[in-house]
Amino acid sequence: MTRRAIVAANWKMNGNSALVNTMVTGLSDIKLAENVDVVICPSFPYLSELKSELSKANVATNLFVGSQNVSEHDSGAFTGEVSTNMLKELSVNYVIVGHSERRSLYKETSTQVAHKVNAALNAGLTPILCIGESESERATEQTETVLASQLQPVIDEVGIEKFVDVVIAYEPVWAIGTGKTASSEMAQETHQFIRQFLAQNNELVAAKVPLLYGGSVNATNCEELFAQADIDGGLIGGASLKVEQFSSICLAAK
Ligand code: G2H
Repeated sequence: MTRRAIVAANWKMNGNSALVNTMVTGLSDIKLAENVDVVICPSFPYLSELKSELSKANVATNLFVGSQNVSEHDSGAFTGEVSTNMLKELSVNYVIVGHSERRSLYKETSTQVAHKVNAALNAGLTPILCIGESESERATEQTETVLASQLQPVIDEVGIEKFVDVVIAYEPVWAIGTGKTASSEMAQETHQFIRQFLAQNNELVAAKVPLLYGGSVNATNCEELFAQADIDGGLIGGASLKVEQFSSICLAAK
């Protein structure tokens, strides 16, 4: 099964107009492999500018815009929230859902995350569904139980068939922004578990879902991670803010 590779940049609450500009210029200078899609996810205020810079620049067509979050509601009295329709109006293609920082800092539950995935799919946005265990959960051998508990509510809500339009990012919480990365063997083992878990529901669908690794990916460790059988790319935080590093990571994906 050949899946497209995806490298997604999660700028988190970093970046500015200048970074939008330098990133678009930097990415215009590299030739991405045909099988690779690159998604840049800045904060909401920069989505429109990024989209317009990308369309003006002479960049590959496999460069996409994503947001870092979305509301599960269509509209209404939800101060500070952004709906799927608003993102669609900005021609956003992807949305990160359930990042561990949303789960831990803003108390998003797996049920709420499932509602968000559903809302994104209904609007034609591709959700990048983030899952991952904490350090203590891994230490106490609960990794698989935790990942299953994060995936099952989404499967229950949207149905396994819809996962052909979902990207999953496995991000061990202990590796996020810490400089600690899961070894490529450990990451592969966990990705394989995720794919097998999906396959219990539907083998054909499981074979199609791109599984990204996230957590302190950089230009040095990306090649080995991306070479693993069940790792189809990465969700990149800190290293996605540096044009040269991010370009090297994009070029390492095949
Ligand atoms: C994990 C990742 C991007 P970083 O959150 O989502 O961030 O690469 O900085 O660990």
